[in-house]
This record gives sequence, structure tokens and C-alpha cells, in this order.
Amino acid sequence: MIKKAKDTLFTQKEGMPFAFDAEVTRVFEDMIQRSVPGYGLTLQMIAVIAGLYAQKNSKLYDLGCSLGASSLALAHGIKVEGCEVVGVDNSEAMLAQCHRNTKQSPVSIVLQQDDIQNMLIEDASVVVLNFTLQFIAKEERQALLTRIYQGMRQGGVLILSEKVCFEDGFEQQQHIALHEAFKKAQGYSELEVSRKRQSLENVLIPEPISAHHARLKDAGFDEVQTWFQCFNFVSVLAYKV
Ligand code: GEK
Repeated sequence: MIKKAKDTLFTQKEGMPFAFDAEVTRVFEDMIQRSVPGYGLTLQMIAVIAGLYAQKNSKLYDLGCSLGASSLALAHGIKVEGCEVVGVDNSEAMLAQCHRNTKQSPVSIVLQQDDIQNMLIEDASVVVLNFTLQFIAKEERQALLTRIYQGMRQGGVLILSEKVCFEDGFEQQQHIALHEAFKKAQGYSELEVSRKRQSLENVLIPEPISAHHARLKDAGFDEVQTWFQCFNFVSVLAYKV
């Protein structure tokens, strides 16, 4: 992996909607670690979950794979034979760097530049959406989750990590304040935090945890558990029993 470049994008950038372009790709590793509380833990646990649920001769999908961090976590966690990790992203810049990052994987990682809303998902034992569904239009989320469910084996799991919002006004305000305090503690300035917030408006669309649970159930998943929460960031496990 190349040396991590520091994210200073929003010291200069203003008024542009957020996009996963070459500029963001260059600083993405630093950006996500300093912006998403618990991101490192989600990666660690993706490996643990893959160790428990990866089935022999099955596929493990990382949808919205960015630079390949979750794909590599899956690959390192697998304990059975014959598995293939499929990493998918529609950003050309991200995938080009992802190819370089995943070369040394212990398990074959196949990378695909595609829209996760249109690609084939089949024979999957583990599927990861690590902070990706939030970038899909709300009205299209159900169809995607239903296709994921249909492409999964019995006994498989989906890991869904998201930034969420809260119906209760006080809870919502406090979680936002805590998240912004986290970002400042990570070295972002007030100006960077507010410019990034504006740039993500209408691009990253959070929903309440209950909406995610309900949608996963509607997609067919038998059990849904929130296994992680830090402020307004959660991760959920959905089981196809
Ligand atoms: C990680 N999971 O490091 N089709 C394909 N890719 C998409 C689509 C789409 N329709 N929409 C967005 N993406 C990673 C982090 S980042 C999360 C995931 C974040 C891709 C987009 O190009 C980007 O690379 C990724 O989803 C979201 O564990 O930036 O907060």
C-alpha cells in the first residue's frame, strides 16, 4: 500500500457535491479513518465475521469496495477453501488504486468496475456494504437488498454499515455534535467540517436504524441485529437462515 496522504481537501474545496474522484481517492484512506468513528473496528470484525460465515466454494462480495480495505479484511478472515472475494465499485479512480492495494491478498480478489445496482450477485455466503448503501437513492435501496438476499446462500450474512439519523430531535442533535467533536479531535478544522457537511448534503442520505431493520426484513432476511454503534454510525448483521 502507498503511504497514506493526509486529507486536506476541504481546506480549499467549497460548494461542490462530494464525488469519489481522483482527488478523494488520493486521500481516502486518511479521510475515512478520521471521519468515521469505529471504521477500523468494522474492518477487524468483517474479518472475524468472514471467519465464522464464509462457506466452502462460495463468493464473498464487497459492494462499494473503494480502496479494498473490506475486501482484504474478508480475504484475511476466510478459513475455508475455494472462496473468491468480489470487490465492486463504480469509481474508476478508486478501483485503479484498489487493484494495487489488493495484489498481495491471501485469497483471490476479483475486482469489478460496476454499479452495484445492476450487477449479478450469486452464490454468496458473506456480503459487505460497509458505508455504501447511504450513497444509493433511498427509493432504490429495497431492490438492491432484495437482490442481495436472493443471491445469498442459506446460512449467509450481510454486513451493513451506515451513517444513520434519529427521529428524536435531541438524540439527532447530540449525535451530530458528538460526531463533529470526533472529527475535530481527529484534526479537522471547523471550516473543513462544515464544508464537508455541505458537500455531502443530498449525496450521503442517512436513515434511522429502524428503517434499515425494516427494509432488511422486507428483503427476506430472517434475523437482523445491530452489532455496532458509535454515535451516528452503526453496523448491522442480517442473517439468511
Ligand atoms: C471500505 N466499503 O473502505 N455502485 C458501485 N459503487 C458505488 C456506488 C454504486 N452505485 N455508489 C457508491 N459507490 C469501503 C468504503 S465508501 C464510504 C466505502 C464512504 C462507492 C463509491 O465509489 C465509494 O468508493 C464507496 O461506494 C463508498 O470499507 O466514503 O463513506
